[in-house]
Amino acid sequence: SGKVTVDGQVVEINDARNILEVVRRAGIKLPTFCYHSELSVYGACRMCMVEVEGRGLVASCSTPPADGMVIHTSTPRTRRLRRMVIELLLANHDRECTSCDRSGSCKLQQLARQLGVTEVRFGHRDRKVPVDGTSYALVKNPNKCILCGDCVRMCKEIQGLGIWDFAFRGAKTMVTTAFNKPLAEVACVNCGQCAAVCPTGALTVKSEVDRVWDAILDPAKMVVVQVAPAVRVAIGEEFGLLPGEKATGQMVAALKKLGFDRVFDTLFTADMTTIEEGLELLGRLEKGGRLPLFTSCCPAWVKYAEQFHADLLDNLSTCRSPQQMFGSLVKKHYAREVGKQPAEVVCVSVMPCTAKKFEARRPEFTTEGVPDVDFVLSTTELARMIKEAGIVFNELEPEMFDNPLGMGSGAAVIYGASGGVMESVVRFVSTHLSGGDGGRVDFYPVRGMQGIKEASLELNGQTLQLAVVNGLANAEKLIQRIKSGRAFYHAVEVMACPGGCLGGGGQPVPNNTAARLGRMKGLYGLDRAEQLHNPQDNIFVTRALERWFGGPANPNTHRDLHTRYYP
Ligand code: HC0
Ligand code: SF4
Repeated sequence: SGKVTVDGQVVEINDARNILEVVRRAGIKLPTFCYHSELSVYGACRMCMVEVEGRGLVASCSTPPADGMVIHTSTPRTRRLRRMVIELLLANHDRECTSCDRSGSCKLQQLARQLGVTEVRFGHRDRKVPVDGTSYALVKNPNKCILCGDCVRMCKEIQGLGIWDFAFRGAKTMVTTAFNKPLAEVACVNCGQCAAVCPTGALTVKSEVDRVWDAILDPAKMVVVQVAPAVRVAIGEEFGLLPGEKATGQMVAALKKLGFDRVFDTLFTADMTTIEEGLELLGRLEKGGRLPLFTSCCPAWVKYAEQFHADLLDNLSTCRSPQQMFGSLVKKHYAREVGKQPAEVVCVSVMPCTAKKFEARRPEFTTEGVPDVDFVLSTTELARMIKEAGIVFNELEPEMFDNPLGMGSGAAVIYGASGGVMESVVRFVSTHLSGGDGGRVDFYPVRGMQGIKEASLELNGQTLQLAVVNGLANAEKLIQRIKSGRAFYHAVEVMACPGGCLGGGGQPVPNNTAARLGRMKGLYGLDRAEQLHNPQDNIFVTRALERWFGGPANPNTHRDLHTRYYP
């Protein structure tokens, strides 16, 4: 506690951990590359330097405030230093900005402008290191890396993986995988959180935009698109809306304008997942099956479990993710209903997620040799297509999803937030067992940004222990507790991304805690506004289950909607 003076203004220290936070309270936003409140402090970029009377220049992110400190944030020295840092970075940087994936959202570009850097006084070092495009999800371009280490700390601290680290020395220093192996050959789970914090174009999402344009323009193909829950509360950010502001209707209208033949909703199969997974849980409780039941809709978590916890694979729900259930329905059933072969229908997904690009390529998810989901676009890629087509998003009249695969309940909307899958299953099993009408059930203990959440549920005279985790480092903590016998749960939801899919690696940047909170609020708001709050009230889903499979949870649904895992 105590007080400091920031540019002549007295500010309370309170719980501020460093000078940067105190300065922020004085209404001054210091530029940073390597500072993220949810990661450890690295203090490498030197952008946040301030002058402290009696101490001289200090890095504000890694210096704790002390009572009586007199801080100056904008002096000739700090200004000169910040410009110098930017110039040095630019001298070492592949400056093909105009054609860069992050042009317009690059922090290096933004800060160079903000700080008035109009020329670089140092010679340009043009070192071309090969670009790694081996991954289905991400592209690594070391020529654009500024060595801030954000990706390194993200992967290590939040995901517990440590795929990235610094290698080599001096001018050759770069961030890469162990032994500099191609990204497709290491244990990367494709969550894309590294790309979400990368300030430049060094780590970007692999684009499938051109292949989708080709499909749309191919007269022989019927192109069907599904949109994930978390996209609708984030795509607006690309068009000036706030995180969480609903843009569903405009998004649907834009997709129709782009030329998709059918615009459907992943909410449809999220409801289907809840029913199949809810019945799976009830079945395991009744017959003494493997517990806890782990959710399986996050492909980053599935790959993590396959790589590191093969002994838990029988605990994972056998349900395919909503994305893959959707692809399977389209290729195996919907195509036939509209008189087409699976190969004549192209199924595109729009996802907040980069790991979904990998999931769609898994060999088990095919029908008659063609992938169930042909292409996966991130939220940002869809925004790019809309911009490329010159569609004025904000002036679009809202439109509705097509049917029959365009209808979802509020329980499906909240899938996009950490805790949402668990809450949906809770809604389903409680009303299923009580034979209730499925009115609104709010299950607050599993909501929110917290990394590990626990709850219990009274069901049929039994108390179920539930846990929800986001971030794979948190998942690992929980698994260790379970394996050592320190904890027991009946069901566990795991999502790799902090906050759940709403914080996925394919969402618009800034993809920070504030944006995630906004999107989360948006999703729960949409649930409240929905007419249905329970998957079993979605008659389009229950009818489809009847018509195509003869009802839920039987050998037919197991063939098309479930899967197995590979250690
Ligand atoms: Fe998610 Fe999903 S909720 S993983 O985060 O389960 O990507 O939004 O689409 O598949 O529905 C992502 C989001 C989905 C799936 C759904 C699930
Ligand atoms: Fe993808 Fe969601 Fe998993 Fe993140 S939490 S990797 S967005 S499925």
